[in-house]
Amino acid sequence: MNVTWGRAADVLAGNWLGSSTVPSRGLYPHQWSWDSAFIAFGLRHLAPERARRELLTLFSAQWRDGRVPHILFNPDTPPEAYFPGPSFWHAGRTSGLIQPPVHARAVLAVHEAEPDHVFLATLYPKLRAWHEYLRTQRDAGGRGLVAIVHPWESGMDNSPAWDGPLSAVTPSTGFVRRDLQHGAAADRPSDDDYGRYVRLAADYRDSGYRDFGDFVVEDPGFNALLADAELALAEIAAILGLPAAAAAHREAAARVAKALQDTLWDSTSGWFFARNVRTGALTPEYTCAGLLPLVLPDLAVAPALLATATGPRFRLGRVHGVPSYDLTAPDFDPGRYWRGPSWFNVGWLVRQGLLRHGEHALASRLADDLADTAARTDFAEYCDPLTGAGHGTRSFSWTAALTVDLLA
Ligand code: 9YW
Repeated sequence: MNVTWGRAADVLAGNWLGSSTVPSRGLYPHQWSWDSAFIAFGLRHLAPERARRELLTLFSAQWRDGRVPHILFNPDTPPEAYFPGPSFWHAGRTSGLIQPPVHARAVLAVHEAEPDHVFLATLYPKLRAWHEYLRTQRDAGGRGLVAIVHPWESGMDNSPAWDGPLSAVTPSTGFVRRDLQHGAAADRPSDDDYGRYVRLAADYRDSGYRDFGDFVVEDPGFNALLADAELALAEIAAILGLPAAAAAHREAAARVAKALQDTLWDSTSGWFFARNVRTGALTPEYTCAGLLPLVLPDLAVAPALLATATGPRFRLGRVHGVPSYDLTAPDFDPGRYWRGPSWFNVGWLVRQGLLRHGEHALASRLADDLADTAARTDFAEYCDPLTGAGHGTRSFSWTAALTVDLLA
């Protein structure tokens, strides 16, 4: 057995709690939504039963309105281990925010590794309700795109694209940052940003998790992953013998993909940008979320997008992973969270996109680099794109899981 594969399997075994996996024992001691989907992509090769359990546990926390909460709190973890914990959210064992919808792809992949129709039939209506919630309750701009109401919902917490929309938010004060006990302050979001995250989350909570507040953004990454998830759901419906439903999911995917290209693509820049729904303006920062539409097979602008990705701003194939932010931006920071470092889930998604567009050589160079960097950094949370040095926490679950998937 490959040594890296064995070490990655050990990380996942060490982070397994019995019915779900924590992203990291110290920093993130609960279950996170999109983490669980990425984790399932790896677990399916190691222990398909655990992969199914991971996703079933997450969906057991689905809300009646269809949303899948971004955190499911583990009752055995001391409340002071993570802020904001259950007493902040007032939502039982969950948070009230969401994360990108990568779950349908994960469910399909787990089924393909070890077919299980009961698993598929159990999750299909739940995935359907989840996508329905996104397409109907979150279309704040009326353009057929999902709006996120908090930077955490993008999965890319302190992305520079959120600086503009966040400037309208007054920071909260008077809370204790548990994250700084486990991570270097220079690698984490700033105190002011954190105060704005807390303010937005509290306002959303106080509206009963219904109202669009001061931060309302259409994110190209989130919407591209939804379109891809609808395509996965179409495949699931087809396997379950529901051809009319499969066609409806394909149509939903096409509508989101069209809205994405019509409204978030900027042909002059050759990139997808987020829209601040409150001002109507596109945010000017080039971030890795703008490359995620590459996962969509019918993407007319793929050649132009790839030209930008392989150019000086991202140097795809010539740096480690996919930088989270424009390498040429004056405030690019190779070590700070989503403001420069390469994250393994983004690299893995971009590799899928490259494969879908026939870019096999670039895809395999990226895959080799991701697996090497993961092994060399002890499965770091993120890495410096220029040196490959590890940053953030180690033994990070999705880094280990996606490495297993790349080696499988
Ligand atoms: C937080 C768990 C989460 C990820 C996010 C990442 C970070 C911080 O960690 O969020 O406290 O929620 O930005 O994508 O899901 O790994």
